Amino acid sequence: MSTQKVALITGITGQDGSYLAELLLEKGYQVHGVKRRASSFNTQRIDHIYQDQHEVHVNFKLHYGDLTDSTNIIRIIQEVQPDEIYNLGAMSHVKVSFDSPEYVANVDGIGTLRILEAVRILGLCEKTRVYQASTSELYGGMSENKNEKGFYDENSPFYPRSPYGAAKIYGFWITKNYREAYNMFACNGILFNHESPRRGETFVTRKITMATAAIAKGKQDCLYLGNLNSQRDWGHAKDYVEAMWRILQQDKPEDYVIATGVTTYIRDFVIMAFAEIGVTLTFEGENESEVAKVAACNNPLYQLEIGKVVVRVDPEYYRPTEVDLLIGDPTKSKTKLGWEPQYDLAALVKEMVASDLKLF
Ligand code: NDP
Ligand code: GDR
Repeated sequence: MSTQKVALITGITGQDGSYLAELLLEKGYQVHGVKRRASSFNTQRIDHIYQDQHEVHVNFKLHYGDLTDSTNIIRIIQEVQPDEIYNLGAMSHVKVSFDSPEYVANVDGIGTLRILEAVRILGLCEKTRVYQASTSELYGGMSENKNEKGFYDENSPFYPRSPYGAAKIYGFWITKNYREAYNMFACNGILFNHESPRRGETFVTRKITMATAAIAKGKQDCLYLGNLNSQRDWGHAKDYVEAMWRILQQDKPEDYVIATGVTTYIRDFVIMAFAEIGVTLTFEGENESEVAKVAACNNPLYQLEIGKVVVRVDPEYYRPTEVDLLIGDPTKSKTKLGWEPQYDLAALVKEMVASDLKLF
């Protein structure tokens, strides 16, 4: 009998799915992924690991599917008989969730139930371990809910502030419930924001690094952003998928916070990104009238005029309810999982800007 472990990843075409697939292939897993049918290609992040299905030993296989369709979730899990399922599939954009609240509830909330219920119906509770992609959005940034050290940890109360957060809280609790009710090895990773050169282009970090590169190369004039006053605990997606894997290798199923423990204003991320191209910015004005101007440009490659406005605030990007501040306490994951992030924010920003400069 083969001892090769088999993993199934939903959301394999996304940022985390692609890094996790690479990690599991390196570890010798057979990796199966669920991808949605789209009218245009959506596999750019995983094309480099695709294997010709006619080869003898194929360790990477994609299945068409959707988290809104129980029949296909059951069929794929039955066919794959996975040792581990990583449920990363989601409509993951917080602002967009206000526009599609019912859809996000179906995919991010009930989609999680569909996975767990499929495992139960198929009699795989003892064999299959399930990782659920929970999120720091569950905390909602309520300052009174931080621990005595000023962080959110595994015991901090939840208060979601978006349809996305509300859907994910169902995913969190149903995962915990299936663990307790059916003795399943089902765990939540409560991950704080994590980014990379593969981050979706409408999330704030990637939007900033892409615009920085485009402005440097004269392809864009100005970057429009929403709330510059929120703060996020940003890590690198590569480090965070390592934590997901570690969570499923423990003796006991538990929930873990994965974070760096450092928080940064959106405005400061902008400053760091422009510093990578040798540009110093000054911010002026308040709220909707706030702008960032070029104060100095030390890179002869990019001739940006001093005083030029390169960032403006557009209230269109504000959210009906905002999560003002997130900062996570990674003590449990460091102690129990032995997890230690390899990247700090400066290294992350450097990598993202360098990658986006190559794009233009
Ligand atoms: P992405 O948005 O990059 O990827 C989401 C993935 O889910 C894509 O593969 C997408 O497919 C897929 N998907 C969307 N809708 C469906 C559906 N109806 N059925 C099946 N698959 C679907 O997200 P990330 O990689 O950044 O995040 C991975 C997970 O972790 C998500 O669940 C997210 O909510 C959660 N999370 C992310 C954090 C972060 O900072 N990145 C922090 C905490 C939690 P397609 O490519 O076709 O759109
Ligand atoms: P977030 O990430 O909502 O934290 O969710 P995002 O990068 O979208 O926003 C972070 C903060 O930046 C502010 N912001 C803007 N955001 C976007 N997208 N675009 C803008 O122009 C802009 N200007 C300012 C936002 O208001 C917010 O405060 C991410 C997702 O990956 C979720 O799936 C995940 O669960 C959480 O992180 C943890």
